[in-house]
Amino acid sequence: MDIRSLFPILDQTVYGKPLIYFDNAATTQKPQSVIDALNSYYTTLNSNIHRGAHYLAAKATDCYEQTREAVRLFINAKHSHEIVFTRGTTESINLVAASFCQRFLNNGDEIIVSGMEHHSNIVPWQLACERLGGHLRVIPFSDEGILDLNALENLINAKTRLIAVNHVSNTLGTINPIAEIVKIAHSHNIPVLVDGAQSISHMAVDVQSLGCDFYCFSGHKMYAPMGVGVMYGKEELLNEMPPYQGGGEMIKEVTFEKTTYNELPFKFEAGTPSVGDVLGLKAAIDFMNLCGIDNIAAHEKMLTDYASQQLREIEGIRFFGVAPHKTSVISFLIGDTHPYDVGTLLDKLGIAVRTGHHCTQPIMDRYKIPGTVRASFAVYNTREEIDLFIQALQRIAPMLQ
Ligand code: C6P
Repeated sequence: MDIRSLFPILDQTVYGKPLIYFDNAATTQKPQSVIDALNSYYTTLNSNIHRGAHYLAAKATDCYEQTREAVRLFINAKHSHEIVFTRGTTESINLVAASFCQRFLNNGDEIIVSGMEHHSNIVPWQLACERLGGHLRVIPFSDEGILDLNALENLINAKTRLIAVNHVSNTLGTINPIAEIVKIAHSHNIPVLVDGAQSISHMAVDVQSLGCDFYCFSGHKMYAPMGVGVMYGKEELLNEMPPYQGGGEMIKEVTFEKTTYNELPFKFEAGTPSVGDVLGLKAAIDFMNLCGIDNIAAHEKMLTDYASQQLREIEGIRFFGVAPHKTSVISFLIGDTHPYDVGTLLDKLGIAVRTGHHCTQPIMDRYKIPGTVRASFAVYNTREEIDLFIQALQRIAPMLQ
């Protein structure tokens, strides 16, 4: 299968050069089938769901609920009502931080996060702690980018209410040992939230075998449209948690005296959702299933190993994140050059990378650097693109040192 040809956006030139898109950790491009699903929704199906008695509303509702089931299968959740649609990882984590903490966090209690979290898995917990009188504790990591699980054991105490960690770091690429973290946490009866933004398109995710209590991810990082994401949560916990937002769909009965809430998952889906984007997510899951997640992972590993080996030849290269278990994210600096300068010159050669702190300022503080250049690969990238990237860096490096 010629996967690349399924992505129309890749077939273009920028500044007269063929586009090389290595910013996949920020967002992936969309295959034609996903674009077609959106188009088809708005040309044949658009209507509000779960409330209309007419043909279009019933059909759109069916498709929406079929996507929920497709997500359930994709991450092997036990029940489809454990799948809540959100706008993305950020909203999913905010939902849990607001609702879980409202129910379970008391004055003086603690939430543990890791030192390699995206701001989306730090700030929502800080907001909840500020509101309810809690404190944030932080798991440190080594120079290679590996979490210190002994330190985690020492951080846990009677006041710990939840542990929130990413499955994969968007800056370091480290794959964190979630099953092990869950085992430690559960031995103290502490639930675990996993930020899956950077894992969901790179490896098979089985929430039951990981054992985690919450798993959050964004559609747009897995070939789906922007504007849709998922919050998976275990039924028992979701049932105990209060609604996150109030509005239509999340209620059973409303009176001015008292409102009762809908059952899962609708209790957490207030208002009209982004139905077209949800249907696009179904097309993206179909695309990933067609490729096969193991084939995707093997292709990306080949690209990452190849690029790392070539990059080592560049004088002054410094890598950030060299854990043995990594996804297809490579963060680096060339000597003391500013990442932004490298990124700008690469851009002029048609190569899109991300530069800066990648919404992980604590990681930059840890290494005492202003930011990194980050190349991140997806299923449609090729070795030929990596060759051009290396040639470009070889031209750029002497200009900047
Ligand atoms: N990281 C990156 O370039 P949203 O924006 O809600 O889809 O995802 C937020 C998010 C949460 N956790 C992790 C680990 C992430 O990587 C991201 C998004 C992008 O690295 C944009 S900053």
